[in-house]
Amino acid sequence: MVVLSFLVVLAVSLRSFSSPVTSSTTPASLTEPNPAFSVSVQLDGQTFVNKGMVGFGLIPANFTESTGDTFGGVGSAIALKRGTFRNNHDGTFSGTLVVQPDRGFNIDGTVDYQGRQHDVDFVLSPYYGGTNLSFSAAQKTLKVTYRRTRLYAERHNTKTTGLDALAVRPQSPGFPAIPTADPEIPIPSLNFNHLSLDAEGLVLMSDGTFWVSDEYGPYIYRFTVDGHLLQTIQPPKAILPFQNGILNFTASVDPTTGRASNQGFEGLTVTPDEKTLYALLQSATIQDGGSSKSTNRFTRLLAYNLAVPLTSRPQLIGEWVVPLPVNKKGNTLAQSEMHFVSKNVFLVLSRDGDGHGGGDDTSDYKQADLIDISKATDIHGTKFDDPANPIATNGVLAQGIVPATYVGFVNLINDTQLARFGLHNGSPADQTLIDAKWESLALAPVGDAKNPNDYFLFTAADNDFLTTEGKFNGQSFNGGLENDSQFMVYRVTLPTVPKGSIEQSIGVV
Ligand SMILES: *[C@@H]1O[C@H](CO)[C@@H](O)[C@H](O)[C@H]1NC(C)=O
Ligand SMILES: *[C@@H]1O[C@H](CO)[C@@H](O)[C@H](O)[C@H]1NC(C)=O
Ligand SMILES: *[C@@H]1O[C@H](CO)[C@@H](O)[C@H](O)[C@H]1NC(C)=O
Ligand SMILES: *[C@@H]1O[C@H](CO)[C@@H](O)[C@H](O)[C@H]1NC(C)=O
Ligand SMILES: CC(=O)N[C@H]1CO[C@H](CO)[C@@H](O)[C@@H]1O
Repeated sequence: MVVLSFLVVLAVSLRSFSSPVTSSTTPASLTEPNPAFSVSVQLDGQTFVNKGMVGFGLIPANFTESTGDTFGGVGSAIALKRGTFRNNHDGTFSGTLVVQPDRGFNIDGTVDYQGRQHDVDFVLSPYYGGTNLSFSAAQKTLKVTYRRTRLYAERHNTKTTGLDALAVRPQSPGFPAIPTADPEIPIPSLNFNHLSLDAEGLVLMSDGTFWVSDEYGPYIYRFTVDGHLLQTIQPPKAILPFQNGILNFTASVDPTTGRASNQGFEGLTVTPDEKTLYALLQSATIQDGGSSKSTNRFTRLLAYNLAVPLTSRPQLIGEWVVPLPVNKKGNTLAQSEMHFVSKNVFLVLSRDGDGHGGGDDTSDYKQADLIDISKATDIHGTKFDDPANPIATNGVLAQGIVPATYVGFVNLINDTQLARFGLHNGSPADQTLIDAKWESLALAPVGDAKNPNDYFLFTAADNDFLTTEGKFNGQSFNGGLENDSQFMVYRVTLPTVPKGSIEQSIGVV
């Protein structure tokens, strides 16, 4: 069951407005959240508060990055570049977001798009007012500026590709079987043995290396600071895609067991001490009901121990079942990202695919929700590692498995909040329509002594490279519409976060 308990918090600040030591010239109403916007939920006796939207920005759909390619959707993942987040103590905050697109413009089939990430500088001027801003004024609340691009490569400096993983590079000493593009795809090299990557999650480590989770494997790869493959994590057999017992990583057909096609590790996050890496599957595996939206809500969360030498493989140390929310029609709202909050507690972004660039203009659900695994059953190392033993046949959870607690939290399509930033949900499908595919989460401290557990929650959308003026590998393409890459920032209270842990995770002291 999805537990949704909303309660309006009427917490009125008790601070004195006549205090002679208050030197601020800005009206209090503009520097603090409006209590009327607060919506709170309970999780394990703790009150989490959504204080409303505070920032909006965009990168135009037709923007071209330094390689000459269309910038594209960045929302597949975002992360704060370590050490860049700053409170400017003038009401603004600045920093750099590392943003990661997925596999390029792929409406007419997959393309040879090299995996990459971009640095995007931002200046956040939180807007707390109740007046509806115009769409152009709203864009001043989060100014985003593209800086540079970092490309991904594997051994021998070979580029990764976005092409469908129709082939398998056999396992070799130190490497598992690798999803690769098919040699028969008509491109110059006949033996196109390039690693196929559909990047989704991104975790930046303090030593400069970074982890990327993908949809083909679904694998988790670690790259060096300059984008060279260092380590590969292959998931357990229950998640690997097998077609009648034969490993096949293609995204074009569903396997008979393992992750459904295009439903890989969308969620990736690490603990602030960098000892545990968590990966969350977008929706259920095929054997767990993954072949239909009406049965695929029981997905799996994995934990890996990273506290091992670089030469050995991170070990799977935990696995739990996460019950995704379900819409009115009984269809699963798959998740697109997760973020560590505190021990056993995570944010999970679940949503439909409607909105700008989506199937329908009206979205019913896009939320950054909360999960708690403290009471959930750890199934790793049990019979459920074998695809022959589903955790949820036809979507009915097996007896004896306690899933994670799932609580609705930040509604990203709240009409009141969208209107404050000149945005809307539902028709007309113009530039102010909220994007369909929000797929990323990042947290940064507000630094408010009165509200020490307040954080900015950043999210960005994947626009699927939808522009009428697209550029890729020196060629033009027309995606049929202009869908900007939108960014939003919310302010939230996360009471369980230990003091200094978010600061530690983004390298800010
Ligand atoms: C939308 O947000 C407002 C606060 O801005 C809140 O009062 C309202 O209940 C929210 N509506 C929904 C449907 O979440
Ligand atoms: C993008 O589109 C805008 C508005 O149509 C136009 O002014 C701008 O020149 C275009 N930019 C690029 C890089 O094509
Ligand atoms: C903001 O816009 C919404 C949606 O159009 C409208 O319902 C609301 O009354 C407006 N609020 C203000 C304060 O103008
Ligand atoms: C994987 O399946 C696809 C689609 O059925 C097929 O075209 C491809 O050849 C298969 N690859 C392997 C390695 O069996
Ligand atoms: C800015 C812009 O051109 N927006 C377009 C986005 O796509 C819709 C269709 O979904 C167009 O109607 C908008 O004009």
